[in-house]
Parts: sequence; structure tokens; C-alpha cells
Amino acid sequence: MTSNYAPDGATQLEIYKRAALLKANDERSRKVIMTGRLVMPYYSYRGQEIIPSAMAQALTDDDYWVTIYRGIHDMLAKGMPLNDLWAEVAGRVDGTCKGKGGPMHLTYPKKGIMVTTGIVGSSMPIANGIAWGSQLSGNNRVTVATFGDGASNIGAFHESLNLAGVWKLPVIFLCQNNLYGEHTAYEKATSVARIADRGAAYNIPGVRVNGNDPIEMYAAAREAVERARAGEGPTLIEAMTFRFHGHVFGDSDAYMDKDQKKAAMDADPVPIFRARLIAEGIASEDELAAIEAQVESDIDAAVEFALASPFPEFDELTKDVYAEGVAA
Ligand SMILES: Cc1ncc(C[n+]2csc(CCOP(=O)(O)OP(=O)(O)O)c2C)c(N)n1
Ligand SMILES: [Mg+2]
Repeated sequence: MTSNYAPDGATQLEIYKRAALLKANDERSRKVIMTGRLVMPYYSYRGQEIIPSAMAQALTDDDYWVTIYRGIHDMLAKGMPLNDLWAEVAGRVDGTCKGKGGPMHLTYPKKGIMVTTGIVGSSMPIANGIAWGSQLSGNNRVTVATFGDGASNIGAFHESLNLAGVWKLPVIFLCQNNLYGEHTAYEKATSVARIADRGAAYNIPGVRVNGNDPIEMYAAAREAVERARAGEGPTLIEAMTFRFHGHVFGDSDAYMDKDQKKAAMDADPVPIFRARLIAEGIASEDELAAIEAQVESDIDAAVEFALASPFPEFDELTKDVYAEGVAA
């Protein structure tokens, strides 16, 4: 794997700050649902935090990101404010989409979070369109599309890689391979051992990395970003990871291999990263504990802010949906 872009200590600490936020936010989301304070569909990303934490570190605020239903980690990593996020998942007026997007359709263009989609495979053609816009306007922005391993079996994945390869679009196809698509194990539905190999069919570089390793993940992200900004076109990154919970909150996960799951949870990437930062003298126990305490109190405030925010009024229903002045 590339070592040209090894992150220094300060960069690693920034990646850790994001990972700590994402982990705590997932834990809190499940808790808030369990206690009945919020009712919503929830797709846990616990176990996958390092991928967007490192990817976002390689981007600027101006770069774009298109994510999926299992994407709150991507959004937080890219800079969506906690208050706006929590208000949106709670369906309140102070949310990113005034409560009309809900947990599966958040956007926050101020930080480049352009679309969240629940249609498997659709993040990639949308990302291509945004990247094409950047290419035409010369704004030098990069677009990331995240998606799962299952999505790489959808036609839109193949069409998108082909077109991005032909037009050399400044786009990064970031596959978060968590080894399951809904309730189906990877090998039961995917013809190749490595999704990264599919890049070759479209003449674009395909790299597989350990997505749970911040150093490897950051190096791959930097290389893909540099390529895209230099006009050299797209990269397919297959980031290997694991989903610690069932597909959707409440799923009994009976179809998941118990030994595989236990091994993955024993190798939880966030505490491993934390322990290494301390062992290598990059941060002290006290510094990391302070970061984590801050994250918890920021989440406390966001949950209370969201639940105190009102639901949208009925007359909001068709606003922001149709062009101004066009009858609904
Ligand atoms: C076009 C389409 N087909 C099927 C579904 C139902 N569905 C939702 S998530 C999912 C699994 C996707 O798995 P993967 O791409 O690996 O992403 P993960 O959920 O593991 O992050 C399926 C089949 C859908 N939402 N859209
Ligand atoms: Mg998957």
C-alpha cells in the first residue's frame, strides 16, 4: 500500500477526534431509540468509523460527498453540525432539511454533503453528475460517493465507473465493504473476491485497504484526492470493515456468523486506534478523555435541542419541493 501520505501525529489526532464523535453518536442514537424518546429507522455504522474519519481528513469543506442510509458517520465526519443532524433525524424544523428529509435524506450543502439516498447503488451516478459539474466549471472540487459492498452488484455502479473512467471525472468511489448486504453474506451475492478488482474493467485504479486502519485508509484517501484534483480521474477504494450490528436497528442479526462477528468486535478499530495514540505518545490518556467528554456533552446538547424543536407546520409540506411559483 502507498506510504507517500503517512499522516503525522497531529493529523492522526484529528482523525481520532472524528472517530470518537462517530462512535459516541452511534451509541447514543441506539440508546435514544431504545428509551423511546425517538422513533426512526436506524442503520448502525458502529465498526465503520475509521473510513469516513480518514477520508474526510483528506478533503476540504468545499469538496462534495454523496452518502447512503447507513451514512450518518459520513455526514458527521464531513462536518454536519450535531444540532442540525439530530433535529433532522427527529423530523423537526431546525433540521438540515427542516425536518422533511428525515433519517434517510439528509443534506447539508454548506459542508458539501449533497445527497443521502436509500436507493442502493444510486450514490454513484449522482456523484458523477456533481463531479461532472466540477469538471465543467473548473472549481477543483472532488466528489466522494460512498456505498456498500452489496451496491457494487447493482448496474448503476458499473455504469458509473465506466462513465467516470471515460470522462476522467474527479470522483472517488468509496466502497465500505462490511461483508454483508442487508441480510446476505458478501460471498453469497458477489462474484469477485475483491471489489477493488472491478476497477480494472473500467480502466480505473482499484485499491483495497484495511478501512479500520487510519494510516492505510488516510494514505489511500489522499492518493485518490490528489489524482482527482490533478485531472487524472476516478479511483475505486474498497475499504474493508465490519458492521457490528444487524442491517437495521431491531434486526436480530441471526444470519451473521457469530465467530466472525465476535472476532470483528474484539478488534474494534476505535479503541485500538486510541491505545496506539497513547502508546506512541501522540496523545495522553487525559487529552483523549477530554475529547471524549466534550463529544458526549455536545451530543447531550444536540439531542435536547432536537427534541425541543417543533415539528414542521402543514403548510411546509410542498415548500422546497416544487420550483417557486409553480402550483403543487
Ligand atoms: C435498489 C434497491 N434495492 C434494494 C434495496 C433494499 N436494500 C436496502 S439496503 C440493502 C443492502 C445493501 O447492502 P450494502 O450495499 O452492502 O450496504 P450496507 O447496508 O451493508 O451498508 C438492500 C438490498 C434498496 N434500498 N434499493
Ligand atoms: Mg454491506
